[in-house]
Amino acid sequence: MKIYGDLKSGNCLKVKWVCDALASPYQWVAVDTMKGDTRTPEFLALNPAGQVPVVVLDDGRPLAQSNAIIRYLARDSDLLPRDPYLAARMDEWLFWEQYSHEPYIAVCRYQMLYLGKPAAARDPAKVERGHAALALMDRHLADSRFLVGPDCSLADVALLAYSRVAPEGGFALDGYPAVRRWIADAERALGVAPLA
Ligand SMILES: N[C@@H](CCC(=O)N[C@@H](CS)C(=O)NCC(=O)O)C(=O)O
Repeated sequence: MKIYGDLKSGNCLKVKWVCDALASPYQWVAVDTMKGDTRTPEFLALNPAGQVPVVVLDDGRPLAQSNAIIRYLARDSDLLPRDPYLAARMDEWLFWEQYSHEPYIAVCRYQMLYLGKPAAARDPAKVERGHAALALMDRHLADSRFLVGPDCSLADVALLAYSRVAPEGGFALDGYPAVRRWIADAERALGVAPLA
């Protein structure tokens, strides 16, 4: 399998982390989104949305959207709860991540890390929604080791991606002790090296 991705992108790291945790072999194809690599005809044939991550399965079929990819790759693993209700609770977090977390925290991080803008240039509405997302997670994680009960699941993979690097988007994690505790636990469970 090939993974087309950018190692600075949380969405792409989700896919790498799942493959590494499951010891699934892959070839990493580095894509530079800032240099137009996602706008070539070859890339658009894989994903018309022009975004990474994309995987190309061994039989040649492509698949995009980070959370769809990790759900497919982890389908027979303990990262996906076998109980249908718990799997649906996991899906709640996956959808929430894409609509209520990533658009604020990842986008602010993009502006600072990729575009070199100062924290003060961030859209205040995005900052407010990003903090609301972290606060919601902190309340939930105060009573729960992982996002869906006692075991690490894809919900933790998806939310770890941009929560651990939230400070790079100007979101200090000092006020979110349960999130900080959970980041360490999720990194350990997934075999992800903590940030220096
Ligand atoms: N919802 C998508 C978002 C993917 C996405 O935003 N990818 C960014 C990198 S993190 C990208 O490829 N940006 C380049 C572009 O949009 O041209 C997912 O979860 O995979």
